[in-house]
Amino acid sequence: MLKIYHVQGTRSVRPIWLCYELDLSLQIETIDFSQTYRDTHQWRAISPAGKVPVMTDTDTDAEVTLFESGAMVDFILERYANGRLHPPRGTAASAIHHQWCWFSEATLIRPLGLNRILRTPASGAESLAADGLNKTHNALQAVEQALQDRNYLLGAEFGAADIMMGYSLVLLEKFKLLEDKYPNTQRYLSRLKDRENFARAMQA
Ligand SMILES: N[C@@H](CCC(=O)N[C@@H](CS)C(=O)NCC(=O)O)C(=O)O
Repeated sequence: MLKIYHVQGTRSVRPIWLCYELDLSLQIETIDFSQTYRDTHQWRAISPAGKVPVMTDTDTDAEVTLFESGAMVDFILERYANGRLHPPRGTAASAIHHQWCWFSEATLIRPLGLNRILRTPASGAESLAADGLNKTHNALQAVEQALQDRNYLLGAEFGAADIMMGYSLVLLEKFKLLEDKYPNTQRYLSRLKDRENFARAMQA
């Protein structure tokens, strides 16, 4: 059974809309969007960066909790869509499908958050910087937590998710955001940097 922790009008619309299009049964739980609730241990236990949405699947052979809307869409498509609403994997059309999915979140709407902060009264560059820093540290806590019992994001084996994460961490390190904090993340980044192909890619 799919369950989506929802706040009206937020990114939880994505997985909910997809479930509706695929006619999947779904449980929706509306949560309190206040910062106070999102900072509770209870919420951080399922949403380590304190954000919305979260989706769980309690199906016994695919039990999973996800806290990134694009990953929810991917999972629902892979597991429940039977080829509907996305092109076959490995095709050029599939590559374009993935590109638009990533672009929608990572490139198109990310700057919107900054715009909203700039428009609120009594805000400016300082509050913008503080908010950005705060959100980055919240997200880094999610990475730190994920790495507490494993060498790589998915477990013992290195994979493509570590390549995506590795580059982001290199940038965060460059801006000195990992200093004296996040021991698991720092060890992980060293492990990634030890890979010959990381050095090759950075020098390419
Ligand atoms: N990339 C994440 C972004 C999640 C996100 O930023 N959600 C917003 C609601 S749409 C949120 O929780 N904002 C509160 C905050 O950032 O503190 C996703 O697509 O799930």
